[in-house]
Amino acid sequence: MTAAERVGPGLHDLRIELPSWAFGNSGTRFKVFPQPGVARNPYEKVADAAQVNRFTGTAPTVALHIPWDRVDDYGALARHAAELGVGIGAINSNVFQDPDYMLGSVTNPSKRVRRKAIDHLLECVDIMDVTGSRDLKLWFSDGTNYPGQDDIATRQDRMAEALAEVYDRLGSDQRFLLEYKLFEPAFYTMDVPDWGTAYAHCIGLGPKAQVVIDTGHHAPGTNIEFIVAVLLRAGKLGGFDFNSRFYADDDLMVGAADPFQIFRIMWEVRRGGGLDPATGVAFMLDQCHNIEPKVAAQIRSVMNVQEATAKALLVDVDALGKAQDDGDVLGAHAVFMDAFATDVRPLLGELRAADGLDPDPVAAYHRSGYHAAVCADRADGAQAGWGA
Ligand code: RM4
Ligand code: MN
Repeated sequence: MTAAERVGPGLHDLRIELPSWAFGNSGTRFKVFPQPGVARNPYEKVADAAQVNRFTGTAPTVALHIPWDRVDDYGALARHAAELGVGIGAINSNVFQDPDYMLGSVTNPSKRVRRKAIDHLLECVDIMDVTGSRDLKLWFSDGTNYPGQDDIATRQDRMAEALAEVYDRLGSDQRFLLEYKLFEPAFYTMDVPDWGTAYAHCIGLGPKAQVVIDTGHHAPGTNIEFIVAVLLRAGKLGGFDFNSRFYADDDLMVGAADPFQIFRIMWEVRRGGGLDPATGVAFMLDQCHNIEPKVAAQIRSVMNVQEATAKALLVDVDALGKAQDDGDVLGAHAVFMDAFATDVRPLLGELRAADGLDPDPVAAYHRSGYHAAVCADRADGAQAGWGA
């Protein structure tokens, strides 16, 4: 079997979802640097996302974040996306920026605030009904900063109650993906700090409750691929928010900080059957391009995931299995590392050319003149941002 035959079918099935917020201005708490040509509204963000799909052929959906992407008519936004050859993907809820949420959203001590937060989550499901989205992504900034500030177990009860109400509202072809994060903005306890907590809430609810792994949301050194293997085995891996990090939740381009890690993750995905679209594992980016041009950075990120996936598909499973069964530690490791060490870029270029795409998507995007055109078109008005 040629390398192209081993890699081609799996790569063809790979779909990577783009985050609308990657196309707006973003930054750190020190400064948001505006960039020329940045989208001013959800329609323009979708248009930018469509460029990423145009040159990669692999990013057919864009996730929305509510209220950042609030529009009067979500049906019209979905039609706009369809006209550009893409669709609306996951709906991301946002219960972390309203002043009412200082002490939490669904785990807030105040019943009124909890109700308000749950109502927002239900509103997101209403939007999904209109956009045809399958997934609601739930990330909660809820937590505490000081020991004794609030009762840890009571907050878990409130979380469970809120999740149950949202779960019951989901349609038969809808799911929620519960995201965990170790710390930030809360520094003592987060209410969903790790995959175990997310998993415990999800198994209590049923198959429409799944865990999503944001690669930036772990303690340094955490073996994320182990989590992938365990969740896939349990049928509870709903998807990924891909990005990379050097320190905390850096939201840098996936595969930039540690290409080996994303390879190891994609290997476990492949090993667990998660590359089969039928398993429902969603491959999403959750990134912010604070200093680099946004559309090109998204294209590069998609390519980085493709490269890691191609390498994972190159692993010789028969040779690996034999070495593992024989207890051949170095032999098994060598099979694994051979795949990682392969330069798959020429192969990916060939596969793109066979699909009628430019072998070099970033260069093709630069040549297209899109960036200059939007810089001219979008000279007026306020640019979109993440409103932090
Ligand atoms: C959070 C989390 C969510 C994302 C927001 C912007 O840290 O990763 O997935 O929607 O950031
Ligand atoms: Mn995320």
